[in-house]
Amino acid sequence: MSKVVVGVAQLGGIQSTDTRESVVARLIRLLEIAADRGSKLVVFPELTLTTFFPRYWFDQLSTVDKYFESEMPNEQVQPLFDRARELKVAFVFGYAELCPDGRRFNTAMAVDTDGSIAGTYRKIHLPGHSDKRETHYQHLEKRYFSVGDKGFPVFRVAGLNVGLAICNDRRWAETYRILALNGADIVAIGYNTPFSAVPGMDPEAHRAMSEHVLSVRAGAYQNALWVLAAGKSGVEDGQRLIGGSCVVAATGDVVSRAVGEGDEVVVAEYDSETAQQYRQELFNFGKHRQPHEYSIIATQADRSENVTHTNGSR
Ligand code: CDT
Repeated sequence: MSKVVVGVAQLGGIQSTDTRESVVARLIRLLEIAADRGSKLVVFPELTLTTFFPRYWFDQLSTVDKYFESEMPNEQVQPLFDRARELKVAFVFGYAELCPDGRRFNTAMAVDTDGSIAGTYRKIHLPGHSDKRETHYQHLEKRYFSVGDKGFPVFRVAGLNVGLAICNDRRWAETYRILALNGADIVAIGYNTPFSAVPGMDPEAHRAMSEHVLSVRAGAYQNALWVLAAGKSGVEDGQRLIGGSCVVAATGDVVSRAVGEGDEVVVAEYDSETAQQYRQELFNFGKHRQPHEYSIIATQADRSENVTHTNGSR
């Protein structure tokens, strides 16, 4: 049995004019609040260090390099690593990663309580588009990032099995199931979700929040694991992002949730027993899963004409 206090650190908007140093100072403050409340693990949002730059079109790809980190920890981020090590708090945070070979990824890193890097995840479900749209805010992740190449990894930090996912990944059932099969007890997710998220869709205002909460609750429940979801929120460069950063138990219940749209820490006591009943009975994967019937999931991306009609034709 393990009981550990865990936290999510929601960030109010980060403006294009904000420096890395000023953002890192905010992160350290949130880390200290979480540590003060007993947290051993803190999750920060996707692209924690900068504004969500994929909302902008840049003609030259090299222009976006200023939003990317070519090493980690670098000089600006080192104070966060140092403070976390002093406080003995593990953390997960997102950043734009520029590799020596020029590839760019939307990345999350897990850092253990001693300041050592446990590993990274590179976002697999990249939403949005790669072409230029005539709208003020766009969603150009497919232009600025490559699809992640590290699978869905689970790292041991703060004595916990923590799987990593990033933003849009939380809407896909495959993410949680693979992380669960990889041994995750907790899934750490950072996100940046605008109220009007999908170009071409104009949902009612409440839907972005409702879909976010639905996704993390369903992922937690159906896989008997906890979800720590940390978002950026409030107005960022004029675009409003949803908050709703939360801790979700393996029952699918939201046990703790941010109430505001600014910098805010939410903590809860993770209890491994919450998952045990589900893992022994209803969601006992070993007893009940039938992987031989699931091959289509790994071999087919889209809907196809697989419906068998009553006359036997397809
Ligand atoms: N950052 C990110 O993945 N955001 C998406 C919304 C945009 S969809 C074009 C999300 O799933 O929240």
